[in-house]
Amino acid sequence: MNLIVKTELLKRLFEANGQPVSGQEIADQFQLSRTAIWKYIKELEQDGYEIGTIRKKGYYLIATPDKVNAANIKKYLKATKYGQQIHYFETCESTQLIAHDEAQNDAPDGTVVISEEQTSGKGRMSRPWDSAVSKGIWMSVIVRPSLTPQQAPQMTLVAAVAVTRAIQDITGIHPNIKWPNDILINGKKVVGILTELLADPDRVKAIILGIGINVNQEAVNFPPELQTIATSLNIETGNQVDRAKLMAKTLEYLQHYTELYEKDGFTPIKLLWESYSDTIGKRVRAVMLNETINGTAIGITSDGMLELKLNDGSIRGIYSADIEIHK
Ligand code: BT5
Repeated sequence: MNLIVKTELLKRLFEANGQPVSGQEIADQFQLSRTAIWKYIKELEQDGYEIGTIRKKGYYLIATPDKVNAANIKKYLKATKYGQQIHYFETCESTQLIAHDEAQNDAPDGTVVISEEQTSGKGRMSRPWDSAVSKGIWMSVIVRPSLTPQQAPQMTLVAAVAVTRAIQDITGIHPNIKWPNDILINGKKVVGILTELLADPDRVKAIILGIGINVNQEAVNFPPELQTIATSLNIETGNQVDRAKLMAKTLEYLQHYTELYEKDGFTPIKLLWESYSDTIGKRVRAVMLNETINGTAIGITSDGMLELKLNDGSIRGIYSADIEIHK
């Protein structure tokens, strides 16, 4: 099957907005028979598109499958660079693994790897990330910003601001960011971000931003151990959310804020991040690999460290930790 014909057919069906599209015209354009076009329509139906026929007028689109494939995302995509290349999978172990290979193979800035399901989705320090089939956005974005390796960890905060804004635009909900990589609604985790780096000593070759967004799960879709700590946009709004639309918006903001960071430095990102943060001003416990400290979170530094004021009045900056916020 010729992918160009299939994509063109789908594009026309989308653009016609439910009105019929002439099979004959497309047949003429690609010098194919009408039977050949009919076979493409059957294939689209197998992919989950619902398509109707009106005699002598053509085909019209009734419903699109709830899939985060390239065709569905491109319907909404306004970003000019991010999401231009989309590698879509029905299932995979982890989009991070595929994105690493793609990044090594010179995938361009903004390339996206997205899967309906991950069988070994991962968080930081190889913790598991629960990735239920077609319920969330499980994606890795390969970005190649002009940053030094020291500036790379801040991309986690850039991504957190981008995802938070996208959720806010699409659902009207105001999520909070918990340093460094969690997005919470009503104290429960709705998004996790994993930032991995491909770098030479002095140059970032690529940053692989792994973004997991819980979108349409119901409580029962989470394993028991997550039911009290995780939530989804569906649980919080009572509505199903269009994953393709949210993903397109996320990519738009991700490109926007990455460019802002490259151009104007970390200050504007830091201000936005602090406005969404639920960590600043709170008493927190920071659990690190070798020690645990308690203190009050007073801000983030210009390079993305969280600053804690300890009980003895001293200030400690931390790069990486799990944070527990005292109520
Ligand atoms: C994270 O790690 O939060 C980063 C998660 C990144 C996932 C994306 S999905 C696309 C890409 N491909 C991948 O394989 N990964 C990335 P961390 O801060 O270490 O949090 C992990 C912890 O969150 C787990 O130990 C659980 O307690 C909890 N958790 C697991 N799955 C969850 C889910 N779906 N929703 C909320 N919390 C979850």
